Amino acid sequence: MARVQAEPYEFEFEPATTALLVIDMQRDFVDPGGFGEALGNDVSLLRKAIAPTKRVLDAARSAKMLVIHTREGHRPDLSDLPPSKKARGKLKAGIGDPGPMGRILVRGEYGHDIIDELKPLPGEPVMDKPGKGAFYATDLDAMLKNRGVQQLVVCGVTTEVCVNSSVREANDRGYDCLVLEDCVASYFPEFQLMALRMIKAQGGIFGWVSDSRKFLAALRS
Ligand code: C5J
Repeated sequence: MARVQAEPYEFEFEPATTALLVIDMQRDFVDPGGFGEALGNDVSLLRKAIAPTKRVLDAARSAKMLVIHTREGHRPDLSDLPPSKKARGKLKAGIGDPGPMGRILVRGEYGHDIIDELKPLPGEPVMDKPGKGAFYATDLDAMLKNRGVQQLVVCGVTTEVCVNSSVREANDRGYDCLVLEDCVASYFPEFQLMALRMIKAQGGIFGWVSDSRKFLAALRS
């Protein structure tokens, strides 16, 4: 049993029954010149999470933990894109439209794919999700249950949107989630802070919060 110093209290996990979930580290959110930046966001805030996430990814792979990557996006015919999501924001170039890195958040497009630094290895499941939460309209729950996974270590973007949605969904399904604060990121520093506080508040109402250094130390010990 490994033990990570965390808030609100120590997180105990068995690597064999724990998966690393890397959420939406896609070019369109994280890379300069993508959709996120075109919307006026400072992607350097998200890019800070890349190096610590890579260290966690490498360690999880060495520990033979299950690694699952997610990507937010839609079918090329947009049949899984709710009209409300398409309309939201009244954007000049929104989901499905031509963007700086191909059609925005459309599967198969360059911008939709995971950044080179965190490329999935062959055999690592990549979960395409049409929503913010990783469990909505995906087979993630079945995949975790089939492999006996009970706990999740969570990295990715953005902290208050897809990370928070996925952690809440996981919590309701009975998974313990450990969120690594330097491996998740937001375009908005105040949301980063509050989204993490919401997870660990009230005795860990949605889960635990720690950081990559403490997680790596626990995995080594
Ligand atoms: C957003 C995400 N922010 N992956 N997606 O739209 O958090």
